[in-house]
Parts: sequence; structure tokens; C-alpha cells
Amino acid sequence: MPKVYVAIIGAGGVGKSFISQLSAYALRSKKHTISTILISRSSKALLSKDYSGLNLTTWESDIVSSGSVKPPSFPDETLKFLTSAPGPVVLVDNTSSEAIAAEYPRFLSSGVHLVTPNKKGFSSSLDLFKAIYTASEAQNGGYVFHEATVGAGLPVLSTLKDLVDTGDEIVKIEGVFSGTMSYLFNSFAPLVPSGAEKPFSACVAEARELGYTEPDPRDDLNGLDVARKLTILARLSGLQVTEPTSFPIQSLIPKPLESAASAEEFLAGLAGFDGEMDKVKTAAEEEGAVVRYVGSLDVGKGEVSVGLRNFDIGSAVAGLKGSDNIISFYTRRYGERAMIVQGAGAGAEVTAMGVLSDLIKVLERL
Ligand code: NHO
Repeated sequence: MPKVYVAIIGAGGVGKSFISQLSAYALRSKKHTISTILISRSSKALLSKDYSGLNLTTWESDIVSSGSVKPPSFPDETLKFLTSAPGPVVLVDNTSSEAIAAEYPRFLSSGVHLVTPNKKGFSSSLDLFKAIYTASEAQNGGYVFHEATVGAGLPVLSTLKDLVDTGDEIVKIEGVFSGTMSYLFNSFAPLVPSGAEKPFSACVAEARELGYTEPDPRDDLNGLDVARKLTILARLSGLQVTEPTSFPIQSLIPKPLESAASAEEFLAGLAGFDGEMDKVKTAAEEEGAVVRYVGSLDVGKGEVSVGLRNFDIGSAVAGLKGSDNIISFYTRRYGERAMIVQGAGAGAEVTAMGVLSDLIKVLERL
């Protein structure tokens, strides 16, 4: 069986789940032998210098005892190591590093394939986004897939690609793109209130305890995570969005708390603003609606927006549960009824599934 070499940068929540799913896939695969040649964290790394492959069952204890093994420097030593492999190489970037994303064009130009859940390369400057695709599409360029940058493992980007490639016209894409925001509003303003709903600040604290939010919940509440996902969808739909901050983003962080010194200080202060969120919730209820945090992309008008909106209680968005995402594609073929993708949109296992399915897509093309 042909051998494919896999290099993994970043082994945190998503990275760990990815390695465990990859290990099981490698045993099942009847078409390729998979050899993992690099697993690196910020300060430690495991390297298979002779390309024979690392042990994916013991990697966690191996990396702890790896002692003095420093990660190869990035990008130069890493690129040299990967391009010297005796077969095709897939780089898996499971970090959220802007510096790593900035080097994607160089790796792709050198024929290294790339799969990643890291949103930075595709949602920061438009120049980088274009450079990534130009490098990939050049002769001998590596393949690039980043399904998990939007909706975790849900087939959002592949669905968009299929719609566009088959000649459909995207009119509008809208939905709930954040697992954290979904959980917050589904518990703060549920479709069927039980009377035991907690204040908004308590819902934020709960979402943090459940591990849905970023370590600092302001990174979710400022709307930038959703704005990055909308930027990716907009660019893949043909809109030239220059930056993820180049369209209106409604932040849910009260102005006086923007400069709070820590996540704890922010959460402690948030309770003082519960009254404001209560007003938003009551205003929606008076219209027979519920409030949700959504993203919307109108391709015809070239407009992108991210923020709070009221939804009729009979709508699919209002009926969402837990931390699920829902993404509706309004297209010429599907019309006003939309094609809808819905399901868990955050969490290590489902995000890793999106990354592994991208790796399998690369293998199918080799
Ligand atoms: P961690 O747990 O912080 O892991 C990052 C790892 O990278 C750490 O081990 C760190 O040491 C390593 N690292 C950082 N810089 C490095 C460097 N220069 N060299 C080597 N190693 C380095 O982060 P996660 O949670 O595992 O996330 C990894 C990536 O997946 C991030 O880019 C994240 O944005 C992306 N991602 C995660 C999720 C998720 O659910 N955790 C999702 C999508 C993408 O669909 C999910 C989502 O959108 C969640 C969102 N917050 C929501 O909807 O609420």
C-alpha cells in the first residue's frame, strides 16, 4: 500500500481527538499506510527522524518524556523535514496560530497538502486567503481543505462548494454559527420557557463551566468568531471581504467591561448588565418571537452582518437545542425553503471529525 506521511502541529483539545481518530482510521485503511512523522506542541515535539512513524497509542506519554526534543523551527526546519519525506505529506494544523497560517502558501507551493480547523488563514487578510488558493492551484501545489473552520464537522463548506460547482446561485446564507452563542440563547431565552431560566450572566458562567466558551468568554461574546466564519463563507461565495471586521458585528460585551483585567473580573461585572439582556428578551417575547445571535450573508447585495435578531417561534432557528449550529442556504434552485445543515457545531470530537474527513479527501486524491 502506498505510504502517506502526516505531520501534526498542535495537540490540544481538537488535536488529541484528531490523533485518536487518525489512529483508528490508520488501522482500518485498506488503501494507504499512514505514517505520522511529527506531533508538536508549543514547547515539545515528537519527531520520527527516519520517517518510520510515531506510535499513536503512546504519544501522550512519549511527548511528556521526550525531554529535550525541541520542535523543529517553524517554518524553515519544519518545511525541510516535510519536503524530505519519501512520499506525499499532509500537514495538519490544529493550532489557532496566525503565524503558522501565514506560512500556508509556502508549504502548499512546496507540494505539502494541508488540512486544518484553524480559521486564521482563511478569515484574516484577503491577500493571505488568495495566496493560499493560488499556491494550492498552481502546478504541483498541495491540496487544501478546512471544513472544520465553519460548523465543526458539519458539511458546510463542502455543501457550499457543491452548490457553486454545480452552477447553483447562492442568494443568502444565514444561521447560528457559534456553539457558545447557541447554548447561551437556547438556555437564556428558550422556545418553551420553564420559568427557571437563569440571568444572562449565569448562562455565560454555565457555558464556560461546560467548556463551550473560549477560556475568556469575551472571545465568544465579541462576535469575532462568528464574523470569521461568515468571512470564510462570503469569500467562498465570491465576495471580496477584506477583513473579518469590515462589516457590522454586534458585540455582547458591555462597554465598561471591555477593559476588565481577567475573565473572572469580566464575569463578576457581567451580572450588573443582566437587566439590559432581559429587556432584549422581553421585547422579542412581546413580538411572539425569541432572540438569537446569528450571522447573515446576502450575496446579491454584498452584505454581511453578525448580531442579535428576533425569530418567529415557528422557525427552525428558534427551535434549535443545546449548542447546535444551523446553517440555511438560500439558492436559486432551493428557493425560499432553503437547504439546511444542522447539528453539533462545537467540541473537540466533532471538530476533529471534520479535520479527519478532510485528510481522507486528500488521500482519495493521491
Ligand atoms: P487548544 O486546546 O488551545 O489547542 C491548541 C494547541 O496548539 C495547544 O496544544 C498549543 O500548545 C498548540 N500550539 C499553539 N501554537 C503552537 C505552535 N506555534 N506550534 C506548536 N503547537 C502550538 O485549542 P483547540 O480547542 O484544540 O482548537 C484548535 C483549533 O481548532 C483552533 O484553531 C480552533 O479555533 C479550531 N476549532 C476549534 C473548535 C472547537 O470546538 N474547539 C471549533 C472549530 C475550530 O467548531 C468549533 C467552534 O467553532 C467552537 C467555537 N468557539 C464555538 O462555536 O463556540
